Parts: sequence; C-alpha cells; structure tokens
Amino acid sequence: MASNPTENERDAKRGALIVVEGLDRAGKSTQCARLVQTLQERGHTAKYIRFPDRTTTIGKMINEYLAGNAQIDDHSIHLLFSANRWEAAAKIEEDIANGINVIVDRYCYSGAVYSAAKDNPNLSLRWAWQPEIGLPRPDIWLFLNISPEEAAKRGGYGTERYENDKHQSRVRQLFLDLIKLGTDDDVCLVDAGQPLDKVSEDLTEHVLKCVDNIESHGPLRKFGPLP
Ligand code: FDM
Ligand code: MG
Repeated sequence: MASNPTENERDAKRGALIVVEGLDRAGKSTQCARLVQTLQERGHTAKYIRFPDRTTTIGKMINEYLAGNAQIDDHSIHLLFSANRWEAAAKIEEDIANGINVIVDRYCYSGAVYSAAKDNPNLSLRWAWQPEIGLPRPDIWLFLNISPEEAAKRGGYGTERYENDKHQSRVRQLFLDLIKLGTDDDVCLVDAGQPLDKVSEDLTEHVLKCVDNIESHGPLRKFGPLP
C-alpha cells in the first residue's frame, strides 16, 4: 500500500477525538486554537469545541452556577455538567465519522476532578466518573501540567466558582490521581510551564502522530468504568 494516501483516501478516514485538559490558566484555549490552525494548515479538517458549552439550556444553568448567581446541590450540578456533554455526544460522533478532527477544551476528566475536589465526602472520584461512562472516549488526551504556583504567576484568578488556590491544588492532585488510575492509556503529560511555543511544539507532535495514525485506533471508543 502506498505510504502517501490520496486525497480521497485521506477524506475517508475518520477524525480523531482530541481532548486538552488542565488547570485554569494552564493555556488550554490558546493551545487549542493553535492546534486547530496547525491541523488546518496541514490539510486536515479540524474543529474546536469546549465544555461546559454555556449556550444550551443546561449550559445556561451551569453558567449561572459558576457565576455564583445560582445555588445548586453538588450532585445535581455534577450531573448537569455531564448532561452538557451527553447532549453534544451525537454531534461529536457524527463529526468524527465525517472525518473532522475534534479538539475539545475540557471534557469528562475536568468533570470528575472539579466535583470530586469539593468538600463533600459523598462525592468521590469514583462516584463522579459514573455518568461519563458511555461517552465518546478520546483517541488522545493531553494534560497541560502546571503547578498552581506557576499558574498563579500568570495573573490573578477570575471571580468564578473554583477559581481559588485551595480548589485548584486539589484539582491538580485529582487529575494526577486519575492519570495514575489509567482511565486511558493515551494520556500525554505536557509541561505547560514552558514557553508557549515549546508547549505548542510538544502538543503538535503528539496530536499529529495521533491524527496521522488514526486508522490504527479502530473505531471511536466509549468510556468504561474506572479501573
Ligand atoms: N468544570 C468544567 C466542571 O466543574 N465540570 C465540568 O464537567 C467541566 C467541563 O467549570 F472551573 C469547571 C472547570 C472550570 C469551570 O470552565 C468553567 P472554563 O473552561 O473556565 O470555562
Ligand atoms: Mg475558567
């Protein structure tokens, strides 16, 4: 078989589901925008989505909660964040089937760790993971790893819920716990404390490898229970 696929062969490939995760101010949005551009420059179709998607009815409730305008029980808001992904799942699957590479800014991993980081003994990481089971599983997830101290140097926190040192430190630890549990063998830790261009370079290398070899991944998978 030829090593260089023709345009038609390339179009027939499914897209890759690529997730970028990390603490607030780790640089996710900037890096996602760069990834989309890099993929497009190389002739791939790429699209950016983010969670929470604050534009839907559920997303608007989440937005009110994050802004501090609404009080919602911990378990209920957790399920709303998950529902916000479920309402997007069919479209993600359709885009992937149509050859679009979908870059996702925050996903189930944020969903589990931001809730589990709360002072609520009844909301464990394991409980938090349950509603994610069955959602499209990424072909690769990139964790932009940065210490809360390094992130703090990038300017003050915003005023939304969770934007404080205590929550961020717990979130970081839980991200690392989740990675150790091995929810996915396709996680890449990227040192987000490096200069922007170096972070982009590292991310691009991982993502291009994934996109160029997507056939070897087989069909898009779904999340199972935590190991
Ligand atoms: N967040 C995000 C959650 O608590 N659960 C989730 O499922 C997701 C996707 O929402 F503090 C938190 C993480 C963050 C806040 O995210 C809003 P952005 O990326 O800052 O908009
Ligand atoms: Mg934020």
